[in-house]
Amino acid sequence: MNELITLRNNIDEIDDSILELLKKRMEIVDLVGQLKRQNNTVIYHPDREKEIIERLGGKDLGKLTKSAVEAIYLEIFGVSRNLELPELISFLGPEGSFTHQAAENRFGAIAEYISLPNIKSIFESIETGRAKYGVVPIENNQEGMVKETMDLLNEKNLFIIAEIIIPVNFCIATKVNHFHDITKIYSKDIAFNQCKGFLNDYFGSKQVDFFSQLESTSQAAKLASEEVGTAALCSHIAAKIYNVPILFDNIQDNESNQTRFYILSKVDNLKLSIKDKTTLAVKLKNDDKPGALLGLLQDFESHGVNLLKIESRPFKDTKDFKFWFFIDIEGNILEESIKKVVLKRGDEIKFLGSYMQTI
Ligand code: PRE
Repeated sequence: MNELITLRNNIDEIDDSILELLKKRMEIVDLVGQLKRQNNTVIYHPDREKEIIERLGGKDLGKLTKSAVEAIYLEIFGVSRNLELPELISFLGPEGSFTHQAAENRFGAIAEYISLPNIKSIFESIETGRAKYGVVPIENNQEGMVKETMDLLNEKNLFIIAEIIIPVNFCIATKVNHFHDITKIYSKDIAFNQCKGFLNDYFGSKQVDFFSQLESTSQAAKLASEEVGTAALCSHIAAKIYNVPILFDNIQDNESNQTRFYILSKVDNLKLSIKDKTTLAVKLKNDDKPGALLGLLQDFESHGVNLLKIESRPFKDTKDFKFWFFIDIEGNILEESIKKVVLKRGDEIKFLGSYMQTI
């Protein structure tokens, strides 16, 4: 027992030192905030945050891992940004959705969030200045692209300033201690579909009404917190929000299931980083002639620009079956090669953002 007291005393001393250092850090952050507010420049700099994490992650970390350092520092950055200027972040709800998880992973638990019901309302919240940044899904590596996000980016005048990739992990959250005692599992259709293997192994003998389908996995977590004996098949964040313990974790069939999200802003926040990506919406002018798309691809090729993705989307306001392209290329619009192609193509290209690649 004495040994535990001594160890805890050591921890207390270290915590005092950490606190003193954090106070010092915040003094400096406050000065940075004053400078930024004077010059009217953006508070959030994902490139700088990444640089700090990379620098620290490259050091001898002892018992820490790089992802532990990252988690700690993302919270520190959240506190810093809140001190510099509290900014509201909108995300595709409901609370406890994977978009909420992506937003919290990037902006930290302390940031102020607003959950909105659809992707369009996220765009509008930023346009009207109600939110400074918005988080929307853009792609799931099993299901493909989110069409509504691509179309709204083409329609509206917002910029992508960062991307976040998170694994789609499902868990069984319940207040029950043993899985034999679970009387019902709540969840959403997609979640049930993506965890078929686990559900079959553990609950294969149950009647169909044992699995109850709801609008969202957050609603499932809420019910599991209220109704004795029930469980939710949901995200970690939903279990956390509704205070329901996790009984089984990472139960999805496919381990490589990942979703990509965009952080949107009214300003383009341009900055070169180690490895950037640029997203464009392209409407080809001579698309009734052979080789229109080839011409664009050749422009990229002759300027040494690598194409990462190309998706076609229909123009919805015309009766014919014309389409435009949603394109990702490697590099930043600040680089000469990309600037040249964009200038050459004029109003055929709409710039949607240059941001750090997360792969
Ligand atoms: C800081 C905070 C927010 C930014 O997103 C990046 C870094 C930090 O805490 O280190 C400081 C800061 O505002 C800055 O360096 O620009």
